[in-house]
Formats: sequence, structure tokens, C-alpha cells
Amino acid sequence: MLAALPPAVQRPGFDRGALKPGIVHLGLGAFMRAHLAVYTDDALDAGAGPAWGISGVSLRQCDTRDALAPQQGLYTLALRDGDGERLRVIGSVLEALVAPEDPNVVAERIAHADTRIVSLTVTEKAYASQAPGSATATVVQGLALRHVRGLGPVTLLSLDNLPANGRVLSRGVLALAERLGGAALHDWIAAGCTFPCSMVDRIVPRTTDADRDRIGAALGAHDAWPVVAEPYIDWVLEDCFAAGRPDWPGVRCVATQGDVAAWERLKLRMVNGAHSALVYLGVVAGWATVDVAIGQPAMQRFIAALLRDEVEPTLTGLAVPPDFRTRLLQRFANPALAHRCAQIAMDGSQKIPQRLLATVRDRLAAGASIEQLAMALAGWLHFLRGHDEAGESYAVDDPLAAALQAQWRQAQALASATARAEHLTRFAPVFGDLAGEPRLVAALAPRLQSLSERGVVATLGA
Ligand code: CS2
Repeated sequence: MLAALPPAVQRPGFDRGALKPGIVHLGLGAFMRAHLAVYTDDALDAGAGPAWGISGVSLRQCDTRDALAPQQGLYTLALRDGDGERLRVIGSVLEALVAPEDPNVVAERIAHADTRIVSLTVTEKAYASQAPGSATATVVQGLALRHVRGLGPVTLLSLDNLPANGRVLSRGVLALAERLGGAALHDWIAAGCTFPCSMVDRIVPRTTDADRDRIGAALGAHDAWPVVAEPYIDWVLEDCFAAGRPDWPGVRCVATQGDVAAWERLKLRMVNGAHSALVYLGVVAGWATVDVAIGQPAMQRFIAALLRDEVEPTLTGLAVPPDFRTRLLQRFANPALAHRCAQIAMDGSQKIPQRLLATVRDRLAAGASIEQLAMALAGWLHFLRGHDEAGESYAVDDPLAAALQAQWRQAQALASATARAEHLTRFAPVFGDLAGEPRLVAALAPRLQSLSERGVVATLGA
């Protein structure tokens, strides 16, 4: 049907039939399909050659495969902002596999002679698991096959929002490899495979049925699972690849992990930190989407002050692009994305440490103020109460939800605002060494109290 699409729709300019899957990607979600797959599509368009198609793997559900298989892996990318929508059919994804249906198929894919890169977008919490079926276990199973069959090493490329994501991945993979395959497998991986660090950036909300209908109408063809994203895109990559890589146009390749780390701090603390600062207050106040929340003057002032006064001073090792903050606020204000606060609010316990607490630690070490950071943290802690200001309940979607909400209830039973705040900072998996830190407690206590007594708008206003 590609030939029949309206002329304005961009489509693959390369011969898909000739492509081999050189990249096996774990986590075939919307983010990957609006980021890695797009960069790779660009590379293929620019003549990267037939080695660089993508084999996508879902680690849990079959829904993406069920949607993409009947359309041979093709799907539409819709880039949206206030000026409208641009459609493009992406052709770099050749197949979609579902790991639970047959884990061996995935291991065999990783162990295929054509495979040179195994990439991952599996979310923050996935890196803590080494259970059978986890991303780490799947990678190790595939690498073990490569090892016994005498195949060459590959690159393991994490594209998740974690500091030093490549190092986190390599620690998990090497530890499990040693446990399952002994020193021989461990040493083979350590000697030959590489684990580049990377910083990825693009806002990609979950696709809705309204998106499907609108995009289908514009295409004149049904697309079972298009993805919607902002026009902005960025990728910084530590350039250490064990078996080559496509020449991805527009990627900023840097030499060392330290070079990536500076970009990562910028991204995690500014973009993701501001997201987390905004969404918990947004959910409680009833502002369903990021653009609606940032459209509230008090919220806009709070986020701008947080970034300018408390986050930017911690960004060392990099000249922060001068318009980064202004541009970020514009990205959040994008009226065409409808990025739901509740979606970003997921898994707070896995996100808050690198997005907000790392900044808090740097500020405290410098003897600097943490007022705005404390407001952001108070927003998250207040959100744990599980109902918004209109009295509607919502679920706290977090792997540690039960323990977090128990901590929250215990805190509510304490007599003073300070005692409550101090008890909340004793939630060790998130706060760690910041437990009971007096300056943090002192900054949190009045904000938590104000949020529960006066609400989000009055607290932000004050
Ligand atoms: C968001 C990110 O869902 C979230 O936690 O903060 O997915 C964010 O949209 C991207 O990292 C932007 O690059």
C-alpha cells in the first residue's frame, strides 16, 4: 500500500527486502519506534547498507507484534506540534518477536551471525532484575549461545533514562553471565562485547485510539499501531561498538563515558527532573496532561525557577545550551501531544533518585538551597495519598507502591509536620543516605503540610 499513500507521507527509500536484522532490540515500545528505529531508518535512507535492519522483541506482551506483523513491521510516525502533524512510514523494523512465546527464538536471534548490536529500552526498573525472562537474562542467554558457537562479540546498547546506562547494563550482564556460565562466559563478554553509554531524548506519549483514527484517515489506510512524538529528537552516544554500527545521521558521537555523563546529567536533571516535578502535582491538581499543567502560571514559574536556580548550577562539564530551558518549557507546552501526567508518574521510586535526588545531593554538598527541589519531592510524596483534589482515587503505579504507601500512612499517624517529613525520607530504596537529612526534612515539612492543607495551587503560589 506504500505507493498509494498521499504524496506528503514520507516513506522508506531503501530496499526493505534486502535488509538483514543487524540490530536486535529488546523493548519494542513507542519510545524505541520513535527514536532508534527512526535514526536507523534515516541511516538506511542515507545508504547504510543491508546489514542494519531491526529485529524487535517484546519481553512481555504480544500486542505490538499482533499489530505490526500483518503490516510487515511498517508503522507510521506522527510528529506533532501546534503547527500540525507530519507523517512518515518507518521501514527499519523487519520483524517483531514475543519473548515469552518462545525465549529460544530470541536467544537464537541474538546468536545469529548477522546480529551486531543488541539494544534495549526496557525502563528503569528492568535493570534490577536477573530473573529468567528478564532483559538481562535474555541478553545473557543469547551471548552464551554466541560464545559456545564461536561467534563474534556484539555491542550491548542501553537506551534507557539511567545515569551511566551502559555501565549499569554491563554490571548486570557480567554478574549473571558469571553465575550462569562461569568465568569463561564472563571473560569472553568482558573481553569482546562493549556497553556504550548513551543519552536519548524525545517525548513520546502513549498512542491513543484517537491517534489511530486520525492517522488512518490521513493515510487513507489503517495503521494498527502508529506512534506519536514531538519533532525534537536527540541522541548522544559513547562511540565504542564491538562489531560496527550504522552511520546514524544526527547522532552526537563522543569518545568517553565521561563525555556522555555530562549530557546525561543535563537530560535526566532538566528534562526528566522537570517532568517528575510537574506530573505528581498535576495528577493531584487534576491537570491531566503536561501542556495543561505547564499552562498554569504558578506551575510555569515553579518549573522555570527549579531549572534555573537549582538544577542548572549543578550541570558541570558541559556548556548548557543557552536556550535549553526555554526550549524545554516550549516542548512541555506542545498542545498536540496530550502527554498524560499519569503516564510519566509511573515508577516514581525508580526515577526520583537520578532525576531529583542526585541534584539534591550536589546542592547540599555545595551548601546551596533546595527549596524548589523539595517542592518537587513533596509533590511526589503527597501524590502517594492516592486521590486527587476532586476526591477521585487513582492507583500508584510503581513496583514499590505497597511499601511506599505503607510508609506514607505511617507518616500520617505522626504528630508534627517535621516528624512526618523525616519518616518519609527514611524510605531507604529511594532516599538512601539522605534519610533524615535535616536540611531536606526542614525543606519538605512545610511544603507537605501546605499541600495537604491548602492544595497544589496555593502551595505553588506561595
Ligand atoms: C518521561 C520520559 O515517562 C517519563 O518518565 O519523563 O519518558 C521523557 O518523556 C523522555 O525521557 C524524554 O526524552
